[in-house]
Amino acid sequence: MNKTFPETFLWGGALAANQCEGAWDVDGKGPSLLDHTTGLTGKYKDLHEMNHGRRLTEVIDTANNYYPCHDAIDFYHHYKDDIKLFAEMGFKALRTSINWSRIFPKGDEDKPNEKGLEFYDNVFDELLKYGIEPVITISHFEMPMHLIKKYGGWRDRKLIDFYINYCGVIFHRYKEKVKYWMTYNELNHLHDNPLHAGNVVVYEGENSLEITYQASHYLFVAAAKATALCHEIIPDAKMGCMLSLSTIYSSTCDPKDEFATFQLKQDHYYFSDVFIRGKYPGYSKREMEKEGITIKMEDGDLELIKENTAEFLAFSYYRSTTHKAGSTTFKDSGGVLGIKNPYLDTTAWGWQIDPIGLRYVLNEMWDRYQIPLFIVENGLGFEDKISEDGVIHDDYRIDYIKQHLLEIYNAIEDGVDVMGYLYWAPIDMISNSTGQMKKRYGFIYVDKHDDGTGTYERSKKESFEWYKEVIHTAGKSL
Ligand code: BGP
Repeated sequence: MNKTFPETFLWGGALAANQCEGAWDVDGKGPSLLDHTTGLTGKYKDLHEMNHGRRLTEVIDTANNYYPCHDAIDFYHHYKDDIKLFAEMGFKALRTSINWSRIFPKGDEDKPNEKGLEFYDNVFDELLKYGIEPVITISHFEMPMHLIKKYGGWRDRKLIDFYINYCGVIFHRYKEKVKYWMTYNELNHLHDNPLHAGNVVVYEGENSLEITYQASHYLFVAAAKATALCHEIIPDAKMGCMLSLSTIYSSTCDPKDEFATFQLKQDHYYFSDVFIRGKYPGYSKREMEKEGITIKMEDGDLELIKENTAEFLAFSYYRSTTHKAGSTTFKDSGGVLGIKNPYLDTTAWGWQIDPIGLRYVLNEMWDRYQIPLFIVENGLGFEDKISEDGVIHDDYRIDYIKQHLLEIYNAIEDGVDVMGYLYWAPIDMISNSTGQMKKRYGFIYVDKHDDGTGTYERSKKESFEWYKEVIHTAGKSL
């Protein structure tokens, strides 16, 4: 490329506490929902089925398999070395999350756990030592298990108080260290995946949509309160919302398919529309009316939502998907895969690789909201193999990132305000959907395997030096 990315562009990577930290019961941490799961397709599936009939406690009592998140890649004890490697690549920013159950082991107590607070102090200090900006997700699918068991998670309005109490503690504690915050991770999967994406328990026989719409209201009120509180405590901070955005194409040009696709998109934009525009959109009111759903609200809720909107839209982008009228594939696959697009290649996990889709989504979101956009997840999961020379030659990963970065650059030229690119994930860790180590994303290999064995030793893949050069040249080397 003969041009460079803007000077202020935040280059870096993204992690999530539950997928990297391990040390699940160390230094006073309580169990979190994700300490009881092993990925959407693994043991987690049992837990997920609780949504359709089984009681949560029953599932937990019978689930005594190996839990990958308990140890993960032990970032808890390796964070200094790992951050040193990120600094070597020239990171300007690192996204990670705070594990709520380290700060409040149960979630509804008044006093925080000092040891948990100290851990994040150390992590943030280490980042700042190298000039790396922490970008923090307040809850990345993580919630203390006690809140799930006792209150059913966000189905209970009391969660707003517990969340705000947690936010108040971390805003005060880290006000000098963290300026970029995000309320939740990928909340727009709430309807198709209530427990995992939204930490909402739905019991047998209940109308899932009714429960999740109600829960979304509590989540919106809590986000608005958190935004207000953040500005009060850290006036120079920015609070964003975070979505999972896969470009959705219609599989034919039949107007019926086009419109069904448009409506499916609205189902996802419902979340960002409320977060960013500060009001419930007409199409969600229409759907609720059709389903006979009325959201219970308190006086002042709507004003709060209106007055405290998100300042940037952060999102993950891995793939595009295709849809047609009457297709249930989308819902059946947890909102992920859709109909196969004949023009695109897929990863081994069926994710359709589509760099142009990223330019598309950037333009679409910019047109819709006109607020800065932040790519806080994009990457290629692959079952990497160590070559005879002892190195992983991940040219396929290099190619994936290169094609996506070139399209981001095109979007910037289109006039889109893009804050930065945080690659998911700079170091191998537990995959969220599979609960496995073998779906690796990193520039850094971790010797840890799905049966729990491994030395935790870190080593550089070929992509390490490549990404370093991209950052060093602000994209010119692409
Ligand atoms: C996003 C999640 C992440 C992450 C990523 C990759 O949906 O926010 O937590 O893991 O997807 O997915 P996976 O790990 O399933 O490959």
